[in-house]
Amino acid sequence: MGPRAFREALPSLTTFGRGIDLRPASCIDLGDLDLPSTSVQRAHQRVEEASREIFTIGAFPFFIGGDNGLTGALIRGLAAARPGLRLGLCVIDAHYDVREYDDEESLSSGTPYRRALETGICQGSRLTIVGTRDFANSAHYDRYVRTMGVTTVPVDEFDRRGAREIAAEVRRRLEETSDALFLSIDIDAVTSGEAPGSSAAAPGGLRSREAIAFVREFALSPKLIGADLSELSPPWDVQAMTAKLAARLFLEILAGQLLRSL
Ligand SMILES: [Mn+2]
Repeated sequence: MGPRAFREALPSLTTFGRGIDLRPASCIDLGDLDLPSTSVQRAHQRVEEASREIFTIGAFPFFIGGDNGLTGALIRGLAAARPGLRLGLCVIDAHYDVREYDDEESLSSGTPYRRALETGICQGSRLTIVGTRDFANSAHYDRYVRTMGVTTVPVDEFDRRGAREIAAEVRRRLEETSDALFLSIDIDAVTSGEAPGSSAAAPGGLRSREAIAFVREFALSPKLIGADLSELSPPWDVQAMTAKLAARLFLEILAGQLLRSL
């Protein structure tokens, strides 16, 4: 339902913004993946294969979910398409998503970065999680991300500094140590009042304007090669506001791609 709501929200936005016309952007909707509902492992494999194909032909993908666990499959596909790539990962999420898991069938929205760190697809020093919240993560997993050298930017950092300044710093640091960057947005990082349409919506998160400004700045990176947005859950949404925010964040990434090539 997430991808459908995203597509339906797109026409509510125009192609013009801040002196940029998005119309020259070449963009193709590849449709939905037909995922088996009975096997997490096979669903992840299907997503991984699709991701590998897209990164192999050198296209810039924007994936829409769905379960944040699929982000793990997306970056595995990326790693398979680009062996030896030093991948920098910028994650916007209220949660660390580094839970332990038993096997391929128990991968969930809480595990994608655990898996990425354990398999070496991404090193902790090249993973930054932005918008994390107090009382939304456990001490156990907080110790884990610190041990792995992951950088976290708690949501209250946005009270002290502007979103663009924070994004520029995260971007600079990841660009210095990475060959390529991937931006992963879990929409639950945005506060529930402005993004109720996610399974883990809660107050005290990023404002939508902060998320937009952050993505606007980060998407200017010449090293950015793809992005995804997950946890969009239309049954929880109100007046499609979360789907519209997802559409807006997509346009910001598209704009960043166009602006950097000017
Ligand atoms: Mn998440």
